[in-house]
Amino acid sequence: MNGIDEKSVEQAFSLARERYAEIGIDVEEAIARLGGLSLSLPCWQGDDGIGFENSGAPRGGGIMATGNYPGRARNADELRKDYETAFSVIPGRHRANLHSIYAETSGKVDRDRLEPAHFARWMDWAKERKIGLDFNPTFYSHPLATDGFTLSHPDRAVRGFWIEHALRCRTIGEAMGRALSDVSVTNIWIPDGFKDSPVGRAEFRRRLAESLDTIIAEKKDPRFFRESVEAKLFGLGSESCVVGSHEFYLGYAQKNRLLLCLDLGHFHPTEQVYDKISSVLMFNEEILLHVSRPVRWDSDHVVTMDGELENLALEIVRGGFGNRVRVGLDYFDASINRIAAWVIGARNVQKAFLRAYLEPSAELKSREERGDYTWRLAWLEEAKSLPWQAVWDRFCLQSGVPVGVAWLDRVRDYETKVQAARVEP
Ligand code: RNT
Ligand code: ZN
Repeated sequence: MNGIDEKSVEQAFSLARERYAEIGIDVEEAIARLGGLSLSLPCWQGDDGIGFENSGAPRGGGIMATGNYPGRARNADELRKDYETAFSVIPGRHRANLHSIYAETSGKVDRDRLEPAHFARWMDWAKERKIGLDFNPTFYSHPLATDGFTLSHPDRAVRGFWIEHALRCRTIGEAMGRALSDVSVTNIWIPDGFKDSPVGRAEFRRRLAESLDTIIAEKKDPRFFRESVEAKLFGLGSESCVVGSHEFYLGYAQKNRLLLCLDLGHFHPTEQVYDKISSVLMFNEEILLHVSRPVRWDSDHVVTMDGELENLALEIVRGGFGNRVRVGLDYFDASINRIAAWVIGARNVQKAFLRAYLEPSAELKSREERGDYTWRLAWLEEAKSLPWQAVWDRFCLQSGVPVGVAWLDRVRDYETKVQAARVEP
């Protein structure tokens, strides 16, 4: 399985290069573009979304990892080591997406008291390893979120607590960007919603808008900081109405020039997120993607090479939207090795983008403009079986990461030596 030697990778690559050159595609250019694609990997995949608060508060927010594969990271050092193992087999330079509950505090520090210093070790680590950081306030798994409402809560004091939390998280997000001389995105997702049909949707939405207005009032340095808002269709316990719906945040993000976060699991099952990109980008400057895989519902399965992923990458590349779409992954699967889950999802997203970079899009568009849909369909189908995989292997080789599924050996080795020794506290 792992006998892929350098010579055969080069041979296959050179044949692929010729094949693509025949249709006017420069494989080296595609590789260079792929090298510049930076993915934000969710820290919550590494520990089942638990975090390090140890507060004993019930888990909540309607999101939960399922499975009991041994070896989840129990503290920040373990999580960082796990990340390093994942990054060592994913070609390119990527990012870690942190939630506020992954702060390192000595003793209890509640969420309305968090400061950049509580993420100093994360920042030092990221700087040393040239990893980008993104950030998220955490509006769930907390005593003040047990009734399912935060920023839209009827009680002013509860809202005030969550507003303060969000304000502090913006400061932390900006500090991360500054520390790394990079733009860090802070994403707001709240669970607020109703199990059964409410009569006061408008009141809750008005309060959410008011809270957000207070949160975003202070301008942050755009060289280091952007913020996004993430809608949801429904969740466990919020089946009938989600306060922060798609329409709510689409409008809010446009009005306030924030990024809109589109999570692939947060729409009707027959809705296709890729189709939204060119519409949203007509009026929003940037999008944050949460690439996930909903199976029947927002189940947050590991991202596979399915049609939605393929179309998502194609849509971004065809539209020339690469520099206006930030790509984050969002899933948490505890039924397989958690590091492998990161790697499989990330490498799949990269493969989908590579295939998109290798598409003869210009010619396809020009034929389409002329109404030659026959040529379009013939070539769209042909492109699927062009030798993109030889280009992918070469990208892995030149990036110094294992070619093919040989990466799993490294993860298995780490699992045996490190993860297997972890027992739940
Ligand atoms: C939940 C949202 C949100 C979370 C993370 C943990 O439905 O998708 O993005 O998954 O913030
Ligand atoms: Zn999400």
